[in-house]
Parts: sequence; structure tokens; C-alpha cells
Amino acid sequence: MNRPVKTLAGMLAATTIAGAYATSALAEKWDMPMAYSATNFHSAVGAEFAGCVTIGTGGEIEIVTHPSGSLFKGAEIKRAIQTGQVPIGERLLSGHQNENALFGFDSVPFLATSFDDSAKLWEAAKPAMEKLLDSQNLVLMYSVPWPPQGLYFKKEVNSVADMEGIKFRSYNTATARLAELTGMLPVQIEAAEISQAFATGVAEAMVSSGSTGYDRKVWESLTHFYEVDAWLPRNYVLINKDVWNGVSDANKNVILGCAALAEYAGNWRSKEYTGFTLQGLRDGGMTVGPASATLVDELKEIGVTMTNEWLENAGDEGKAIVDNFKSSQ
Ligand code: PCA
Repeated sequence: MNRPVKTLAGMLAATTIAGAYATSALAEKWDMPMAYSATNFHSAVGAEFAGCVTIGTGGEIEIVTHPSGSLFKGAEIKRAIQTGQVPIGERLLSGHQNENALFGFDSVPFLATSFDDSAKLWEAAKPAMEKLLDSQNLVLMYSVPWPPQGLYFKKEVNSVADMEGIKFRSYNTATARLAELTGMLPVQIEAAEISQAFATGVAEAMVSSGSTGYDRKVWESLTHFYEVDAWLPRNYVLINKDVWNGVSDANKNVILGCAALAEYAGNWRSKEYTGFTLQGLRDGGMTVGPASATLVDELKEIGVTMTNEWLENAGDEGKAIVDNFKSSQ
């Protein structure tokens, strides 16, 4: 039916079009939304993972990362993957603990406070999390912890009484609950927007890692970081299950290999970034150090309340995670 191509130029044009078509039929481009700044170690690991998959599949699957919440904001990423708006993405799953308490296993105060314990807790929680994710049309690729969580303020704080009435930036239900139990006023704000929130006074304090304070240059507005090591929340890279089921076995192997490398590299980077970013906060002019004994004692008491509340909400599966974790310690 096509008009016969007679000229050399016409033949070349036809070949080019056929070639381009063949490539696009084979190659898939996967957009991967990520919520944190491009310079953050999670985003750096995600970019390496994307490169590994692109190279390993010979370009059949090209993953393109979109950091800083530029494609979807953090809170929207899980739903975007579930519904197939994007095939893959990274999310802090504790941000969804209001949907299912199990998502908050990594944000229970003082349950796992070191990288080693965080890894053990993750081993204990992984089967339940994979089952829960599967029921939501999601497949887990890898997970990387944030550095230990501490408290940021714009004044010296030595006890819970000093926190009364402070506007506290939260990133999930656990952090909002921590604010309530310490007499502060929670306001949920994405990491990508905290510099502005602190600059305008919408928020005056937060619990987070040295890493996020460093990434967002919070020394421009805040003065103190107290190392509390309250917990190490995790980011998770997830793939839409229907997309995953459509991937060839050979490419699945490549992706799983890249994911294992990413998890390993991410753990190392997180550890390395801990000291580096605390020094960065100091260099920015902040006072960085351990919280006072009084404050730690008071926070631990609040931690007991929050642990009990979480166990109540997370039921038998939650209890099994904690029991398995404790027996592995
Ligand atoms: N940074 C992220 C989550 C935990 C962390 O250390 C944030 O503050 O949003």
C-alpha cells in the first residue's frame, strides 16, 4: 500500500524511520519519581541504580530519575506507582502509616537506634512489608535507611517543657504524634519545602537526620541540632506489580542485581553521610551535640507511649516484627 520509495534520500529517510520505530518498540523508558534533592544520597543511589538497569538491560529498560519531588511530590509517589501512572518510584513508606500501621515499623521511637539494629529490624519486618506491598499492587526493589533522627530548634532546648507551643514540622504520623506528646504544634511539610517553611516561620523545629538539615541548609533559620538517635526511617524503591510481571526473566535478574547493589551502596552512603552532614551543620554555624540527660529521659518515656500505641495499631503482625527483631539482637 505504501508508495514505493524511489530516490536515495527517500530510501534513507524510510530506513531512519523504520530504525527509530524498531528502537522505540523494544526500549521502554521508566520515569522514576523521588522526593528528595538530587544531591541527597538516596537520590544519588537511585541515579546509580537507574544507570545500572539501563546498561544491564542493554537499553531495553531505561530508568530516568526525577528527584526533588519534580514529577510527583513525596506524598503522591506511592499512589502514582500503584495506579501505573509511573512504573517505579521511591517513597518514605512511614508516610503511609495512617493507611496501615505496619508502614510505620521503622519510625517507632527508640526501637532500633543504630544502623546495625535498623538492618536487623528491617530483616524482621521485610516478609510482612512485602506481603502488604503485594496486596497493594507493589513489588519492593530495595530499601535504604536515613541516618538517625535528631531534633532541630531555633533556640536551646533542654527539656520537653522548653518545647511548649513550638511549630513543629512533621513528615509522618509518628512525628506528628511526637509533637503532640511534647506540647508542640505539628505541621506536615515535605522535605523539599522545609527551607521556605523555616524561613517564613511556618515551622520552627523538626525531627530529622543531619542529612536533611544539611541538604536544605537549615542553618539559615535554625540554630541547634540535638543528636537523639530516635529511629532510622527508610526509603523504599517500589515497582508497579503489573509492570514487573511484564518484564522478561533476563531483565528481572538484571534489575534485582542492580537493586541489591543499590541497597548495599545506600547503607554505606547513609553511614558515611551521617558524620559528614553533622559537620556540615556545624560549619553552617549550628550547635550540634547530644541532647541533655533530662530531655533524653523524657523522650524515652514518650517513646514507650508511642511504642504501645503502635503495637496496638499494628496488631499481631506488628508484635511479631518486634519479637523477631528483639530475638535477633
Ligand atoms: N529526612 C526525611 C525523612 C527522614 C529524614 O532524615 C525528611 O525529613 O523528610
